Amino acid sequence: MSTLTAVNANNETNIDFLPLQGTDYVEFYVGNAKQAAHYYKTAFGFQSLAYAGPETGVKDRASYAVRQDKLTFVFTTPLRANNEIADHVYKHGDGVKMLALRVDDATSSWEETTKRGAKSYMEPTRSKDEFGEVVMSGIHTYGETIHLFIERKNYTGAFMPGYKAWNTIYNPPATGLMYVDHCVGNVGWNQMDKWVSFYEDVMGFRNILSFDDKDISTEYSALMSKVMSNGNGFVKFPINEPAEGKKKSQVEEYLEFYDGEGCQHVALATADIVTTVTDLRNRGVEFLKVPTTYYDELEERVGKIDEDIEPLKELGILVDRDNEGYLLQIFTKPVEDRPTLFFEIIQRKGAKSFGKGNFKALFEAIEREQELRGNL
Ligand code: TYF
Ligand code: FE
Repeated sequence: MSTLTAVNANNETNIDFLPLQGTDYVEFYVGNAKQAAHYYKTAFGFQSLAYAGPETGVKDRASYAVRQDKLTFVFTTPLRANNEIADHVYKHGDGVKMLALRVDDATSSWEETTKRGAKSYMEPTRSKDEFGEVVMSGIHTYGETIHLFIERKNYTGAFMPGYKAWNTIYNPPATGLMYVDHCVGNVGWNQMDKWVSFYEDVMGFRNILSFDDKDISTEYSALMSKVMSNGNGFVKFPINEPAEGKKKSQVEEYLEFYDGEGCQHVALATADIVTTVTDLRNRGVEFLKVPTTYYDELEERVGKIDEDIEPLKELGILVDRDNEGYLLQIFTKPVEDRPTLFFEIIQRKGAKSFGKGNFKALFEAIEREQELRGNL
């Protein structure tokens, strides 16, 4: 087992009891996995990877895995009504079920977290096929969301035992998305600190940034947010809770339509946001727009940047700076009919923060959408 170390605030060195290599995959429970996979291929540039279903001996579901660089998404749908996947989709609509984390040792990951109070979802389970072996375990987090721990040994198959390689003629080109930068959870009123403690105590994460309602309340919508990071910074989970504002918080809208806590957005990294967003937009992905006045004050606020302002303005890409550099980011509209999950596209140029300087413009853009939906 690797012994990565982390240094805490008192400068004491601790052994990281849950060393993580990063996000292994994100699994969505959806109403129609065949069509969802097609959408993520067509609109986001993923490639067919693997399939599991009746043809591979799985009777209650169908799952399609797609991949783009280090990003793997899995779309799973129930084949019958009386089934926990069907219940999940009925309650939440399409959404993130599993945030699967790559580990060296799925057994110790499960032992170390459950002995610190995590509720077990899956005991360490070994699966094998002709391509090797994968060990998997899992724990519950906020809402009905699960963290799986995936230990891949030297597995050489397409995805995992239980899946077969999925080869298709239709493989639209990639859009430059590379990996998961962070995944944000929306939790209930006054629940943020409980989940901050969960990530600290149960998973050994640290709170690296906090935003209170004063940082990020606009005229109406208000929320608070704390960013949790694992020791090596490869896995970052901001946690949002609603705050009292003049009108309904965007987090409240989410909680109402998701019917509970869940993943609000997944941020996907690119090394060339202008090219990626141009491509995504041409493929039909819809983004939030900020007023063009945002760009009048941009250079004053963030200083000189490598990019021309004009394409950023044309696409609606936001820019923010911190001590270490700057970042560019943009947010899609919700990717399902319920105002729940959306994606962020992010390019980091040194900055390790989350775009606090954009919160006002961003949240006002979200509120305009809330207003159109009659949910403000
Ligand atoms: O992940 C973040 O913190 C940023 C900003 O509802 C953000 O992407 C925070 C809350 C939110 C939308 C974006
Ligand atoms: Fe984000």
